[in-house]
Amino acid sequence: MTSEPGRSVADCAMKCEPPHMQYCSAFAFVPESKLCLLTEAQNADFASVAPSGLVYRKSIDSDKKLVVIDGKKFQVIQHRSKGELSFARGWTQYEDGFGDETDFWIGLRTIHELTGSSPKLLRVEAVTWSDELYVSEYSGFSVADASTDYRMTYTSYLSDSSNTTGDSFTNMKGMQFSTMDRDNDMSSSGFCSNGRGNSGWWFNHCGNYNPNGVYQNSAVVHPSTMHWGGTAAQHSTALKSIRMMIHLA
Ligand SMILES: [Ca+2]
Repeated sequence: MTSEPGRSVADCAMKCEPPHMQYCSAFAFVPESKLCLLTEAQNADFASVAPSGLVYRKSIDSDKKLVVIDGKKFQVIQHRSKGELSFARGWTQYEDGFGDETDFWIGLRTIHELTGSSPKLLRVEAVTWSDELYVSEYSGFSVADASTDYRMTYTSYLSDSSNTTGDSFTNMKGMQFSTMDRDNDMSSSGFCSNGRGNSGWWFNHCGNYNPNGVYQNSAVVHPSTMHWGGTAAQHSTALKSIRMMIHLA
């Protein structure tokens, strides 16, 4: 295990990646001492060295869609970390899923299978271009089946385990999914997907959340960008990376 100075969880996460560290499999950020602890060991125990550390373990399966955070296993359902993969896709692709092993949308059908009959905790991690990590957690996240156009709901925003400001995700509660070729949003005169980079999302009218928007290489402010409400003063500020995941009970 190695340790080095670090500013934040996001900072440590970047140190736990090539080329900085080739085979990093887990890390902990220790807030009091501003340290990143990094290890190649798959099942490293940080308890003795970082009892208060926030521990992250990297993917535990080959396609990088399962991760363990603070001992909880999560299924990643969406991830954006680089700009090459376009998320401007039609209904069928949002239903089926698309992408590669790092950047992907797992698909509405799979999200429904995971959450339709047993609502789960949704965790969203957004990293800004200032390398700040914002976490939003929601209990009771559930996506209904195709006959409802994958209507989404959840129970509540968990402020104790979140650090986004001014959460307004409630705006999306009860919405059907919309894509560039299927308008289910609440704007009678407009079409949210078209104004938001042709992304797919549970748009209302239209709302401050567009994680499937256009990937930019800096903190551009525009409704079309990949953004998440409560991570910046101007809500449509482009993020550096984002991932959405579901806690597997
Ligand atoms: Ca509309």
